[in-house]
Amino acid sequence: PRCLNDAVKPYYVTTPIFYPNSVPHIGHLYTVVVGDIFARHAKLVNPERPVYFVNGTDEHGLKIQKAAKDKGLEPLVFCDQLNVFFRDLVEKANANVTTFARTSEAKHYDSVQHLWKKMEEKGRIYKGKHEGWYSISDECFYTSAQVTEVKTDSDTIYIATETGNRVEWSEEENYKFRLSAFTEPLLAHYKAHPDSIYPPQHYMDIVSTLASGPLDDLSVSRPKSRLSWGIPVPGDDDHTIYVWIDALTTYLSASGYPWSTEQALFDNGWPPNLQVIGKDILRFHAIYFPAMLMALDLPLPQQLLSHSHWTVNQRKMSKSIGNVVNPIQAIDEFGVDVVRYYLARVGGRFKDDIDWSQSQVEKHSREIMSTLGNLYSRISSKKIQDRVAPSEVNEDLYEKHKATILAPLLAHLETLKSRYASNMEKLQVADVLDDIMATLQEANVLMTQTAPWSSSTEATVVTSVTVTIIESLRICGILLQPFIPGKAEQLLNGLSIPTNERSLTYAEVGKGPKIPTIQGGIRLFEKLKGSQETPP
Ligand code: ME8
Repeated sequence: PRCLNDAVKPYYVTTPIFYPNSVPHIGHLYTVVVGDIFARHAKLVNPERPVYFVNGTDEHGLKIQKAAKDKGLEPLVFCDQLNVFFRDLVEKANANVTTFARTSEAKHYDSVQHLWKKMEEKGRIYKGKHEGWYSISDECFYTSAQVTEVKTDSDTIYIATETGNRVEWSEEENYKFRLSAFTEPLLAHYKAHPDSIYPPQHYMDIVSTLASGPLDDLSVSRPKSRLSWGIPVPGDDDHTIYVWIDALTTYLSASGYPWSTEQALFDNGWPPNLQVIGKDILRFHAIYFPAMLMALDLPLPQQLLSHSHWTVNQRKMSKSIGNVVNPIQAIDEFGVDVVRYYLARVGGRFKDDIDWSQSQVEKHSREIMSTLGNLYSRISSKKIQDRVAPSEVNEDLYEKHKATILAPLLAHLETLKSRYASNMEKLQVADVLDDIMATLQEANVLMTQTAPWSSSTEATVVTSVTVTIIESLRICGILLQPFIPGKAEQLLNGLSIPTNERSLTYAEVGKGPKIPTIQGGIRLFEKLKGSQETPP
């Protein structure tokens, strides 16, 4: 059997599990697409390596309990209804999710109770009085310092300063988790792993939080009289486990926790290689979850990618505010790959919030059409293909062309794979796409400069140019698979690339067919309604 120290363990990537309190929006699609890019990238690097990609719905807690009540439904019935929209999103996004987890599942219930009992056995949980401001919308407590008083005409209300959501005062007997004990171990962990949170700003925020003194212990249960929709505390039915403890445990339960052996832990891919989250839930993933794992002596996730938010008129797109863009509508209008491309190219820097704009999607749609779609249709046109005689490549002349007309394109192409690999390693998704697009643009320039369709272009030049452009399409097609899987497949099929020659290994000049064949008449992108097609 494989042991923990040798072979590469399965690749495990997670996204948050979403609250099904309303239908999904672009922000959810974005997170799923980012997760899928890395899941597909892992397969591209090593097609033999198992890849686990977990997504799902976070169904317990006050927020859902309240949303269901408002609709006059039982919470589970309510979740069953909304759940469908999240599953549908994953499917429409063409995301290779391997487990769609629901916290209302029996398997998850057992995992959470097991985890609780283990923490209790290890003396990490105690009963105590808790007072603080609770936000149902954020599902967490705030201290008085984190709350702002707001006077309205008729009333005085309190809101969480960070999120602007309503809070209410509560004093209760709760179970508490000794989070304070993990302040130092967490700090030491982060100091030893500077790449464990990306982008670096978020890493620094977490380190400075930890360095500023011991964390408060965390309230991890609510009285059942307040919260009935959740998993009961083992041995104490009067208390319900706090929804975030429940939700975070999904990453474990979806990976088979509790494992019977160390080998089973490894085979299931634990720990996650990458956890994709929005910056709104950084603290839960960078502090609470690793502390829980430390309390259980389990290995910690390797990397957190904490991305920025999509906004509408500079306000965070949010189910609670209702200022949302419907992702299904966007997919139906532009096609899934164009939307994926836009989200990754514009959202692939992860640092700054981005305002969703229809005209920007259109602009990017035109960009990929004119750069990739047009290149394909031009090079596969009958006019050019009739003039190409790849079997008659004149080696001497080809060498000469490589050093002259082909040189700028080859310069991009020869190092593209290594730049791709290093940018992906650094989670620099936008840079990967910039680079691939720049290469394809260079190929378009070569095409325009040498005009291989024209009878005045020398036949040997036509052949050299065509062979090199097809090579560019092949390599870019391989590298685009994680981003636009549908179009990349269509492209590679059009180039007759065997399916077992589409991994990263083949993304190198000369690793393709000696004599390329390209099918004509393939239209990679439908033109947008009302837009002009760029003439060949
Ligand atoms: O927080 N821009 O669920 P949630 C970008 N159930 N991403 C966004 C976004 C936006 N405007 N809005 C939401 C929860 N997201 C918990 C998570 S995990 C154990 C439990 C994405 O439905 C982003 O990934 O509020 C964010 O972190 C997540 O959806 C929050 O989804």
